[in-house]
Amino acid sequence: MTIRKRRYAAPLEPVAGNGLLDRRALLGRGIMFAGAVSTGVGSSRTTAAADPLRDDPWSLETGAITPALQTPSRFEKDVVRILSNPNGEPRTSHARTPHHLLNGTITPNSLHFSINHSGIPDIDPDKHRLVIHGMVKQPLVFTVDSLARYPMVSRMAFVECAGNSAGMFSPQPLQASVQALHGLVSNAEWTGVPLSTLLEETGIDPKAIWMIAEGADSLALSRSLPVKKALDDAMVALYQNGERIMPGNGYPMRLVLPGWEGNMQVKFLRRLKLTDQPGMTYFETRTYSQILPNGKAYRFYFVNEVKSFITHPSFGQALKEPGYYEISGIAYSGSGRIAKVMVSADGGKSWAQAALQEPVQSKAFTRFRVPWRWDGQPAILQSRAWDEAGNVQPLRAQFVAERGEAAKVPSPLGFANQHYNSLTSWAIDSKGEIKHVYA
Ligand SMILES: Nc1nc2c(c(=O)[nH]1)N[C@H]1C(S)=C(S)[C@@H](COP(=O)(O)O)O[C@H]1N2
Ligand SMILES: [Mo]
Repeated sequence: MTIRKRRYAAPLEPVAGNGLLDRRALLGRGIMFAGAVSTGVGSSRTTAAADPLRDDPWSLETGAITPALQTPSRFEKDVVRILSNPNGEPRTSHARTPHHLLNGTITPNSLHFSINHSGIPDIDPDKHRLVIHGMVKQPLVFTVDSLARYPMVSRMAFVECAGNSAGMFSPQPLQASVQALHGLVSNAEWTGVPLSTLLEETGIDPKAIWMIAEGADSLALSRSLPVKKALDDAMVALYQNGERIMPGNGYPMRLVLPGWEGNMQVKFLRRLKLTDQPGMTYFETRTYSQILPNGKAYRFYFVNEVKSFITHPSFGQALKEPGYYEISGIAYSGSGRIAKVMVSADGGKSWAQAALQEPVQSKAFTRFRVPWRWDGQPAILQSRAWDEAGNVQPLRAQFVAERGEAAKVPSPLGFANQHYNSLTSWAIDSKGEIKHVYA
């Protein structure tokens, strides 16, 4: 049991370059970090004896009335989404999740990212209808209430826009936060009716191998979906993290297609038409068909491949002093569970295995963590994830060779920058400032 011995004898011994520590030091042994959190010099921590507790104003009077619907502390007012179209001009609007200000794996509903191509419709749930028709034995119409009477399931799933991380195709690293770069992915517990249950009831013509899903927003966003996925793990969701789906995320019902490109997960879902061929709709033929360096394009690109990025520390969060820090981030794969995440503090020369937050769920966020002692010298932090299907995040050189960079990709439409899943590197200088670099 050499591992055990080492864990007790020297838990804070580095296991990789630039001070990465053994993840096993995180296993309920926080006491070991007591002296390690700060170096003492210029420390932000003071001892209890030096600074006795005094009563602040809020400790001297009765607090506020408990509200019916609670919102975060006023001190958290900066924890908000970044908007791409705050004035509501007639074009797509994005709202990006502040990953650097969140922890764990669940994205609160108020901070779930959102993309709306023609605004958020104000849908009266009593008047909303979902129709399943086309090549079925028995077309059916569902109301929100009639759907809610079917047996429901809940599952964690991330939703990611294919255009998430598009800035990573830039030939020069953009100096932007993890929110600006990777904020178009979020993770929630979705509850609803398996699509397979509804299709069992309508019956399917064996020649129907596609269905076209359509939303009730004014542009009637529509995407084609293979029946195979519909019968696998697709869901018509009614709830998001326990409450009804947010208006911007598809109220009163949306398609959830775990692991697949966000754009296919049609919100405000009102129609599923079974067909024997894909609809070749606007979004699947134009916007979301990745153009490759050789000028060809992927025809259908459904799965969001294995990916990870470090959220803490990340761009914009300077380190105040040398000492102990936790490196943590998010990993996920559209092909199943995360199997392993490796973290480097020396730009990929050496790697330490990260601890994964349990339970590790399929096609959902997995939080990873590594203890780290920063010695005040320059460091480059990276994470790299593997999934249970054996896929690994490609290194940047390989990714760029296969998929191109923005300037080199022939993209008259300007929509070539989809499905980035290579690494993200944060460079820390001796002052503790963090920059985005390509390493
Ligand atoms: N009806 C409808 N469905 C839609 C959209 C839309 O604009 N209208 N946006 C799509 C896009 S591009 C993405 S990435 C996801 C985003 O889901 P979210 O807004 O719940 O995060 O919804 C998809 N479904
Ligand atoms: Mo998207």
